Amino acid sequence: MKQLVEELLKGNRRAAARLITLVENEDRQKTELLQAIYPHTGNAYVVGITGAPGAGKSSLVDQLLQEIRAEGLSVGIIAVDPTSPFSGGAILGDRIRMQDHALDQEVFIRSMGTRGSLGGLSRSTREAIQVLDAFGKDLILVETVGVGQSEVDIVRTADTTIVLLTPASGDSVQTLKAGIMEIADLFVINKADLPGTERTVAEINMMLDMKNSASWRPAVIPTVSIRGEGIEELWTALKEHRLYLETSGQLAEVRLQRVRRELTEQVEYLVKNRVWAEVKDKFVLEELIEKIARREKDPYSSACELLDSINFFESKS
Ligand SMILES: Nc1nc2c(ncn2[C@@H]2O[C@H](COP(=O)(O)OP(=O)(O)OP(=O)(O)O)[C@@H](O)[C@H]2O)c(=O)[nH]1
Ligand SMILES: [Mg+2]
Repeated sequence: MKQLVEELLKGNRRAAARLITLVENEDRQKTELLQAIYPHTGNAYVVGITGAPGAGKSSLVDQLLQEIRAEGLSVGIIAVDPTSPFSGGAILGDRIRMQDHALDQEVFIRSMGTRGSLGGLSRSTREAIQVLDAFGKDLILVETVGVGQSEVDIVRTADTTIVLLTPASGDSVQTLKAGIMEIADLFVINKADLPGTERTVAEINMMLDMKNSASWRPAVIPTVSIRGEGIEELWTALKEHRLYLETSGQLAEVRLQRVRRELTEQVEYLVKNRVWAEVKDKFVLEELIEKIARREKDPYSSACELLDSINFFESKS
């Protein structure tokens, strides 16, 4: 196990892939692994890209890779699809041409689906990011299919979040979930070769006008990712946002919040696991549930009784 982490730090790709699989599968040694990795993290810059299925996220990432590699930065790519059961080495979907980069040693690509993500997809994504961070990747791109709350959770791990829309979904701006609008640092209108692009750009700008004037106003960038148009502009905007976060002190602030959340989550995770493991041993849960359903007991005192049964409150007195 220690050897695996050492291999990772040395830049062994297979070690990276294996470690991600281990954390995904909630391996028993997972916590130990993440502990060993943690001191080597904190150097990567994380960019989240979210958008509807088929909006062109992978095509965009593929194009962006060329800009990033041209500057000599190493890249980790995690493609997260909450609708797919598949995880593993290959990128999700076959449409993607990222395979061109597969031989590039400085590019590491990994897809994640729901199977194997026993601890929850956003949690495994966060942990995979840590692995790639320790692996030494300068930049980590997380591509998420925007289908629900999960992508909001996933992109909360990103330093910069790109929300990708297409003009084709003419009503997309109205139907966008509030949460998604809030997390966007940059908007990309991909498939700008299709009609309706100008209207979509205008609608988003109008929406941004109405929003309270935050100190960062997201740029709205039309792209045609299959032809590489607008990619340079996007890469410039990304770097601007990063610079903004760094110089305003917000990056440090946001990362502190993230650590706060992670610590809280980890405590809750441990408590929950421990409590349920013990309660299940000592209590006939189903019987209790039926009693509550028959109104012979109530859920409030029953919860306390459950915790009492494992002496949960004892340390307090
Ligand atoms: N016309 C046009 N088609 C595009 C553009 N970008 C991507 N596409 C096409 O849109 C389809 C989906 O592209 P992907 O890059 O796989 O989209 P995605 O968002 O990664 O898709 P999922 O990962 O399945 O959600 C492909 O057929 C692309 O060729 C574009 O700028 N213009
Ligand atoms: Mg994709």
